[in-house]
Amino acid sequence: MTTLEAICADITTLDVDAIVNAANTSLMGGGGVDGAIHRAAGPELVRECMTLNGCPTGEAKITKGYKLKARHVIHTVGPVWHGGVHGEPGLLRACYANSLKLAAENHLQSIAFPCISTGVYGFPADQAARIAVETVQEFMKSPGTTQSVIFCCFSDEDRMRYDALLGLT
Ligand code: AR6
Repeated sequence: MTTLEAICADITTLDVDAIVNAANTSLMGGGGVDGAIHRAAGPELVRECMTLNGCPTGEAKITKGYKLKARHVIHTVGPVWHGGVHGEPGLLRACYANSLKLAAENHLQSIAFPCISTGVYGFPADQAARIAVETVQEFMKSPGTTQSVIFCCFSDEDRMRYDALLGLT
């Protein structure tokens, strides 16, 4: 049984095997959800991140969760929106797919995603949500994948967008 749902919450509060961080290529922390995750996890998180040599856009790396309820953090780097003609959709798809791949390789059963790239990186929210849902649904068809995926929205508007795509409205 696999479950896929959208909620509206602060991702740092979730009790899941992994939360996904919308990081930047340095993995040294930043604003938005990245800042919130580093604050909640404590300074040991950035210490582990320093050993990872950054992360290219579209790829993903895993660390422990430290003071978070989540056991792990999967750091992925979304594309900066430059009009959509510089491979942004494919890179965003890669963020979701590579995060899920890493979760499966580490035998993680539950994972929560924020709305990657839709804050300061400027990716249009509707298109980003469609890519997120399509990529996750496709991935969950394969055997041995993560059982529970949460789209952790930070506004009711985003949650309603995901509910509509998931056929829940
Ligand atoms: N829980 C869940 N979602 C959140 C939270 C939270 N605590 N805080 C913000 N969001 P953004 P990006 C939502 O800007 O666009 C950082 O500085 C937010 O409302 O955090 O991928 C990094 O270091 C939005 O829907 O990430 C990078 O430099 C979504 O998370 C850059 O920002 C993503 O917004 C990455 O930009």
